[in-house]
Amino acid sequence: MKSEAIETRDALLIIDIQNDFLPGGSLAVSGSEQIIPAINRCIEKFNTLGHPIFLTRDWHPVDHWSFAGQGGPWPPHCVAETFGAEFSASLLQPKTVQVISKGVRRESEGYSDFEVPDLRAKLERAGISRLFVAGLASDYCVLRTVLDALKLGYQVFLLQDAVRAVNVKPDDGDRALQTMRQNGAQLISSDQIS
Ligand code: VGL
Ligand code: ZN
Repeated sequence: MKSEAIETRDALLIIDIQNDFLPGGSLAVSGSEQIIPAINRCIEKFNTLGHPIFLTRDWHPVDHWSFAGQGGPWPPHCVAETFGAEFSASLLQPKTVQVISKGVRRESEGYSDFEVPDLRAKLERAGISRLFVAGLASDYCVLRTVLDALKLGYQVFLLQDAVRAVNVKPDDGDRALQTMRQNGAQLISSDQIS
Protein backbone atom coordinates (compact mmCIF):
# COMPACT_ATOMS: atom_id res chain seq x y z
CA MET A 1 0.00 0.00 0.00
CA LYS A 2 1.39 3.38 -1.04
CA SER A 3 2.00 5.70 1.88
CA GLU A 4 1.45 9.44 1.72
CA ALA A 5 4.11 11.45 3.55
CA ILE A 6 2.87 14.63 5.19
CA GLU A 7 4.49 17.68 3.59
CA THR A 8 4.89 21.28 4.71
CA ARG A 9 1.92 22.49 2.65
CA ASP A 10 -0.52 19.95 4.16
CA ALA A 11 -3.43 20.58 6.50
CA LEU A 12 -5.91 18.26 8.19
CA LEU A 13 -9.61 19.09 7.92
CA ILE A 14 -11.89 17.20 10.32
CA ILE A 15 -15.56 17.77 9.62
CA ASP A 16 -18.40 17.89 12.16
CA ILE A 17 -17.50 15.34 14.85
CA GLN A 18 -20.34 16.68 16.99
CA ASN A 19 -22.67 15.05 19.50
CA ASP A 20 -25.78 15.39 17.33
CA PHE A 21 -24.13 13.31 14.58
CA LEU A 22 -23.02 10.63 17.05
CA PRO A 23 -25.09 7.84 18.69
CA GLY A 24 -27.87 9.39 20.78
CA GLY A 25 -27.74 12.64 18.80
CA SER A 26 -30.69 14.13 16.92
CA LEU A 27 -29.14 13.35 13.51
CA ALA A 28 -27.06 10.32 14.46
CA VAL A 29 -24.96 8.96 11.60
CA SER A 30 -24.64 5.20 11.67
CA GLY A 31 -21.16 4.03 12.73
CA SER A 32 -19.96 7.59 13.31
CA GLU A 33 -18.37 6.73 16.66
CA GLN A 34 -16.18 4.11 14.94
CA ILE A 35 -14.16 6.69 13.00
CA ILE A 36 -13.01 8.72 16.01
CA PRO A 37 -9.93 6.59 16.87
CA ALA A 38 -8.61 6.87 13.29
CA ILE A 39 -9.30 10.61 13.29
CA ASN A 40 -7.48 11.00 16.60
CA ARG A 41 -4.43 9.21 15.17
CA CYS A 42 -4.42 11.68 12.26
CA ILE A 43 -4.74 14.61 14.66
CA GLU A 44 -1.76 13.29 16.64
CA LYS A 45 0.36 12.94 13.50
CA PHE A 46 -0.41 16.44 12.23
CA ASN A 47 0.00 17.91 15.67
CA THR A 48 3.39 16.28 16.24
CA LEU A 49 4.61 17.71 12.93
CA GLY A 50 3.16 21.12 13.71
CA HIS A 51 0.83 21.18 10.69
CA PRO A 52 -2.47 23.05 10.71
CA ILE A 53 -5.52 21.16 11.97
CA PHE A 54 -8.99 22.52 11.33
CA LEU A 55 -12.05 21.22 13.14
CA THR A 56 -15.27 22.35 11.53
CA ARG A 57 -18.64 22.38 13.20
CA ASP A 58 -22.24 22.77 12.11
CA TRP A 59 -23.38 25.74 14.22
CA HIS A 60 -27.00 26.56 13.50
CA PRO A 61 -29.52 29.09 14.84
CA VAL A 62 -32.68 27.48 16.30
CA ASP A 63 -34.66 28.48 13.20
CA HIS A 64 -32.17 27.33 10.57
CA TRP A 65 -33.74 26.79 7.12
CA SER A 66 -32.65 23.12 7.05
CA PHE A 67 -34.77 22.15 10.08
CA ALA A 68 -38.12 20.43 9.52
CA GLY A 69 -39.98 23.24 11.32
CA GLN A 70 -38.87 25.62 8.54
CA GLY A 71 -39.71 23.10 5.80
CA GLY A 72 -36.14 21.78 5.58
CA PRO A 73 -34.97 18.15 5.31
CA TRP A 74 -33.48 17.62 8.80
CA PRO A 75 -34.54 17.40 12.43
CA PRO A 76 -33.11 20.29 14.47
CA HIS A 77 -29.41 19.57 15.05
CA CYS A 78 -26.20 21.30 16.11
CA VAL A 79 -27.92 24.37 17.51
CA ALA A 80 -25.18 26.80 18.55
CA GLU A 81 -24.15 26.66 22.22
CA THR A 82 -26.07 23.41 22.92
CA PHE A 83 -24.68 20.01 23.90
CA GLY A 84 -25.60 18.59 20.48
CA ALA A 85 -23.31 21.10 18.78
CA GLU A 86 -20.33 20.33 21.00
CA PHE A 87 -17.46 18.27 19.64
CA SER A 88 -17.43 14.69 20.86
CA ALA A 89 -15.66 14.40 24.21
CA SER A 90 -13.62 11.57 22.62
CA LEU A 91 -12.17 13.85 19.95
CA LEU A 92 -8.61 15.03 20.59
CA GLN A 93 -8.33 18.80 20.60
CA PRO A 94 -4.71 19.92 20.83
CA LYS A 95 -4.29 23.60 21.69
CA THR A 96 -3.37 24.57 18.16
CA VAL A 97 -6.57 23.33 16.44
CA GLN A 98 -8.54 25.98 14.63
CA VAL A 99 -12.32 25.77 14.86
CA ILE A 100 -14.46 26.80 11.87
CA SER A 101 -18.22 27.28 12.38
CA LYS A 102 -20.57 27.02 9.41
CA GLY A 103 -24.29 27.26 8.77
CA VAL A 104 -24.40 30.03 11.35
CA ARG A 105 -26.99 32.19 9.65
CA ARG A 106 -30.60 31.17 9.16
CA GLU A 107 -30.29 31.06 5.36
CA SER A 108 -26.70 29.83 5.04
CA GLU A 109 -26.66 26.35 3.61
CA GLY A 110 -23.98 25.08 5.92
CA TYR A 111 -22.77 22.04 3.99
CA SER A 112 -19.47 23.25 2.56
CA ASP A 113 -16.69 24.47 4.86
CA PHE A 114 -15.72 26.87 2.09
CA GLU A 115 -18.97 28.74 2.62
CA VAL A 116 -16.93 30.35 5.41
CA PRO A 117 -14.46 32.77 3.76
CA ASP A 118 -12.34 32.50 6.88
CA LEU A 119 -11.22 28.96 6.09
CA ARG A 120 -9.83 29.83 2.68
CA ALA A 121 -8.04 32.88 4.05
CA LYS A 122 -6.44 30.81 6.81
CA LEU A 123 -5.35 28.09 4.36
CA GLU A 124 -3.84 30.67 2.05
CA ARG A 125 -2.03 32.40 4.87
CA ALA A 126 -0.55 29.06 5.94
CA GLY A 127 0.50 28.24 2.37
CA ILE A 128 -1.62 25.09 2.27
CA SER A 129 -2.13 23.30 -1.03
CA ARG A 130 -3.06 19.78 0.06
CA LEU A 131 -5.95 18.84 2.34
CA PHE A 132 -6.47 15.57 4.19
CA VAL A 133 -10.19 15.32 4.89
CA ALA A 134 -12.24 13.12 7.24
CA GLY A 135 -15.44 13.30 9.26
CA LEU A 136 -19.21 13.55 8.81
CA ALA A 137 -21.13 13.16 6.73
CA SER A 138 -19.59 11.79 3.53
CA ASP A 139 -22.77 12.43 1.52
CA TYR A 140 -23.28 16.05 2.69
CA CYS A 141 -20.68 18.22 4.36
CA VAL A 142 -17.67 16.09 3.41
CA LEU A 143 -18.84 15.79 -0.20
CA ARG A 144 -19.58 19.49 -0.64
CA THR A 145 -16.40 20.58 1.10
CA VAL A 146 -14.23 18.26 -0.99
CA LEU A 147 -15.85 19.36 -4.27
CA ASP A 148 -15.35 23.03 -3.38
CA ALA A 149 -11.74 22.38 -2.35
CA LEU A 150 -11.04 20.68 -5.69
CA LYS A 151 -12.66 23.56 -7.58
CA LEU A 152 -10.43 25.98 -5.68
CA GLY A 153 -7.37 24.00 -6.77
CA TYR A 154 -6.49 22.13 -3.60
CA GLN A 155 -5.18 18.60 -3.85
CA VAL A 156 -7.50 16.48 -1.71
CA PHE A 157 -6.89 13.19 0.08
CA LEU A 158 -10.14 11.75 1.35
CA LEU A 159 -9.59 9.39 4.29
CA GLN A 160 -12.18 6.83 3.35
CA ASP A 161 -11.99 4.75 6.53
CA ALA A 162 -12.58 7.93 8.57
CA VAL A 163 -15.89 9.09 7.06
CA ARG A 164 -19.47 7.85 7.44
CA ALA A 165 -22.64 8.64 5.50
CA VAL A 166 -26.18 9.65 6.45
CA ASN A 167 -27.44 7.39 3.62
CA VAL A 168 -30.93 8.81 3.17
CA LYS A 169 -30.78 6.42 0.22
CA PRO A 170 -28.70 3.35 1.07
CA ASP A 171 -25.95 3.98 -1.49
CA ASP A 172 -25.59 7.76 -1.06
CA GLY A 173 -22.27 7.37 0.76
CA ASP A 174 -20.79 5.11 -1.93
CA ARG A 175 -21.95 7.44 -4.67
CA ALA A 176 -20.45 10.42 -2.84
CA LEU A 177 -17.07 8.65 -2.67
CA GLN A 178 -17.29 7.95 -6.41
CA THR A 179 -18.20 11.57 -7.15
CA MET A 180 -15.27 12.85 -5.09
CA ARG A 181 -12.89 10.46 -6.85
CA GLN A 182 -14.23 11.39 -10.32
CA ASN A 183 -13.65 15.04 -9.51
CA GLY A 184 -10.02 14.42 -8.59
CA ALA A 185 -9.91 13.50 -4.90
CA GLN A 186 -7.55 10.67 -3.97
CA LEU A 187 -9.20 8.10 -1.73
CA ILE A 188 -6.74 6.73 0.79
CA SER A 189 -6.87 5.02 4.16
CA SER A 190 -5.89 7.03 7.24
CA ASP A 191 -3.10 4.55 8.05
CA GLN A 192 -1.43 5.39 4.72
CA ILE A 193 -0.45 8.78 6.15
CA SER A 194 3.15 8.72 7.35
C1 VGL B 1 -24.65 17.67 7.78
C2 VGL B 1 -26.86 17.30 7.37
C3 VGL B 1 -27.20 18.49 7.93
C4 VGL B 1 -23.23 17.20 7.69
C5 VGL B 1 -24.96 18.88 8.37
O1 VGL B 1 -22.41 17.57 8.56
O2 VGL B 1 -22.94 16.42 6.77
N1 VGL B 1 -25.60 16.90 7.27
N2 VGL B 1 -26.24 19.27 8.43
ZN1 ZN C 1 -26.66 21.05 9.55
